Amino acid sequence: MTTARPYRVCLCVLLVFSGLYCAHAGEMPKLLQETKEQQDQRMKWWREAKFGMFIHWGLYAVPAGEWQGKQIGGIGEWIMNNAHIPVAEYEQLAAQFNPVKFDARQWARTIKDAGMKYLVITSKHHDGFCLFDSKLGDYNMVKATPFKRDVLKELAEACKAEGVTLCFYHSIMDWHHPDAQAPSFPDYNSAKHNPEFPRYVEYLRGQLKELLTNYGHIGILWFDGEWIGDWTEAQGITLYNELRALQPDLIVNNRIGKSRKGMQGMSGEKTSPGDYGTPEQEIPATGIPGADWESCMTMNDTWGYKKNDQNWKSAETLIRNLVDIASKGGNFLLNVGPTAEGEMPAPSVERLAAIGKWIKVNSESLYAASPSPFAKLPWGRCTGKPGKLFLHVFNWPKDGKLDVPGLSNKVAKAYLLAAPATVLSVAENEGKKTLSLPAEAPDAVDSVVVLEIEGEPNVTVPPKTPRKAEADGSVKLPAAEATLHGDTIKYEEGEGKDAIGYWTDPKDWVSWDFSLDKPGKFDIEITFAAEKGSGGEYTLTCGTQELAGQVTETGAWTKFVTEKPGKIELFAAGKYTLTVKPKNKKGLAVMNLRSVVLKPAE
Ligand code: FHN
Repeated sequence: MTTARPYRVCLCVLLVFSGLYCAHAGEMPKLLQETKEQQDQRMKWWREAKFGMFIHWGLYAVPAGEWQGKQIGGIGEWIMNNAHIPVAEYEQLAAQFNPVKFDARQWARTIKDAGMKYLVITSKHHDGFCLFDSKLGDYNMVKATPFKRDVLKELAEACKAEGVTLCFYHSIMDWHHPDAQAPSFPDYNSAKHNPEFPRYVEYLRGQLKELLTNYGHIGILWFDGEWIGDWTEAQGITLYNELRALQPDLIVNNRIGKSRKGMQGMSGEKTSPGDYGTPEQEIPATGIPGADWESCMTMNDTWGYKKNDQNWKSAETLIRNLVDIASKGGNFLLNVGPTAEGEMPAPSVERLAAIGKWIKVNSESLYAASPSPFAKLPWGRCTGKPGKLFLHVFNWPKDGKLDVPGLSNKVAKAYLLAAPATVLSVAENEGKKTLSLPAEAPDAVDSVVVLEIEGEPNVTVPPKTPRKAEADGSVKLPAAEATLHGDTIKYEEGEGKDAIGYWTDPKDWVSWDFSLDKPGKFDIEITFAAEKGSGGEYTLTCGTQELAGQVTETGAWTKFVTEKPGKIELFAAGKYTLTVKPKNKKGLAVMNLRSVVLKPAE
């Protein structure tokens, strides 16, 4: 099926109106501005929603990660690029795409029952195939497949009926369109420029206009693939302004522009297009203070369906990620990759049901909740509402005593959110509140304790008491007590981690403060894990001492080994700071660091 002709015929009409994209080449157009009140009003539903579903669905679900009998590496929706499939060959998948089990109302109900308030679905991913009935070409669900139905139209009706806000993911990068990246074959993701790109932009604008005109109220346009060489910040600004004119309340993510820095502060002039930041497959260690942001993540390792990807995150991890993100002021966009038959994979549905069950009991601590006033809580997280703090206890204390450090507000009442009649006693001592908890945690994953307080939360960060040496003279420095320096590393506690992970940036580093009551020589023992192909060199410093170390792969991020990079001598009693700084990184990340121990040398 060659589809170039329909693109061109329609585009001649569009070109007449396309001056604004070409007339002022080189000038930066003026970005639409709004008052803080207008922005707050427009973002309100989204900020309160906290949790949405991402759906990556398209022709890539047909091969499902396999091509010509071979497993293709990488994320499923990239198979056209990763398997170097020519356009004419990939197009033939459309004739096989017949999702007879697709049931929009069932999807919308699953989304709602999971506690998700919005759905972002791929109207078009990088492969250029459209899930909707576009008049600008026939490479879509209605004209090119035996299914012949506009699934976005059906989802628009179903989402409206279930009270789920419908949103679209739309890729700027397009591997099928002759005026975009198709000619770059076999590397569709190359930085090559297409001289006809301005004509593709008109096609892009036209389809976005269809999406914002024919499917009712749309909550978000979620752009992606903006990194291509032909797309510019100026085009992003122009498009942002145009889309907001079409639906003034529309929210647009930061990937419409080039800098992905569109995590605008809550006030002040916007400089780049986009209303919120989009960290992907990670939770920023301290959130993104002063900005709206949303972490998007997969449930396994792929966005588009791959039949052999069974590496599913547990419901515990997903619930704790949701709470961690909310406690840092962000939204969680959790992905489902439906099959070519139109079904959500059973492992996804099971996890969504578990998340929904937790939210059903604890929704007051999630929706419209504000971020934590605490820097870090060793046992869990915190969210808040006026007059209330919600303590999310992941690790239920065995002795029944829960310390809340640094909170100076008076606690009028404390109780379990799951059982409000269970009132808890609160003792004050040494600048912290200690709650007495029942022996059994109401929820093994996250039990919420409510503190009713007077006034705004007033938390003083207690000075870090440096670690002291153990009775045997050793000094144990655990990941949970490290000071993290950098934007990406973070302490991960679930799934057997208990380590500092996401060490994808070798400029990030960690430190511990500790005190010695006598000098001495110490063997250093460092415990880390690194998946195949990852690792790097690091420098460990303490006092005047410096050691060089090497992280060799251990085979998995949770397969920890302890190595001894050498000895150090600390010549006096007193306070010390030990640092671990990478010199370089191999592969995905430097390491997952569990601990450093100073063992008195024999
Ligand atoms: O290349 C895409 C990828 O396929 C997927 O859509 C993710 C989801 O955010 N975004 C891009 C990678 O950053």
